[in-house]
Amino acid sequence: MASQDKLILYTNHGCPWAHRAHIVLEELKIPFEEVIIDLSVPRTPEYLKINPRGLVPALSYNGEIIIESGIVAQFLADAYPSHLVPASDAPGGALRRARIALFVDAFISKLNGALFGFFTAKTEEEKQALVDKAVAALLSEVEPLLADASPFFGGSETITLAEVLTGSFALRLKSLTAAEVYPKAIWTAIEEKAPNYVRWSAAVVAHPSVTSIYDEERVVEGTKARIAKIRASA
Ligand SMILES: N[C@@H](CCC(=O)N[C@@H](CS)C(=O)NCC(=O)O)C(=O)O
Repeated sequence: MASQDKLILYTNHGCPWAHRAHIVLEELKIPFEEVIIDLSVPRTPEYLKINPRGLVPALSYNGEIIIESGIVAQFLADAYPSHLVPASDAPGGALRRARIALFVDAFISKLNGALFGFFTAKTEEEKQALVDKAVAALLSEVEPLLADASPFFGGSETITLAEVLTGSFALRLKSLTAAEVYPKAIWTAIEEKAPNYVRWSAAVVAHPSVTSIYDEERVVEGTKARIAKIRASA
């Protein structure tokens, strides 16, 4: 793709979905303009024309709008070929893309799906059930897919599209269990039972492209506030 491409990323640095776009742009060193969308107020009519769903991220690529973080990240990885992911017609490319897609699916739908439950869980019983569910999901769905991580997905020495799409959530799992926003028991169980995840996560959460926009304190405080608000109104 041409170096004169004009990219505008509509984003908010507190959003783990928008964070995916930042990781890929940072890793590929693609210049882009950033427009921060204030999520604490209703979206402006101008922004709703860009993304009728009202969500971040959205990407303007030479005037073409692309929405949904997974699609934005995949588009950028495809538009600017790199170490992140092979083309589907490269040798072994289709298979590797399928492997990455399954890992991302397992991480987001199984593990994150359980973690999101903490936003509404009220009783200790509910929280314990979610700890068990999150740990079970990680052990059965995610851990086996990291057996050959070295340190990144599928034996890669450099980050891949798998880390682009899950890194923001790996950061939050580490930070939010350490700060006891999510029960610490989750991380204790991971350390005891999931050596592949522990190794992979250590490399991911230290990677400069993954951490570039991450403000841990803000995410921890912001998540605490959101959980308190949701539980109070439930
Ligand atoms: N499926 C969307 C989810 C994006 C999303 O939920 N973004 C949140 C911020 S993390 C948002 O824009 N929320 C609008 C709001 O809070 O009003 C994606 O992957 O892009």
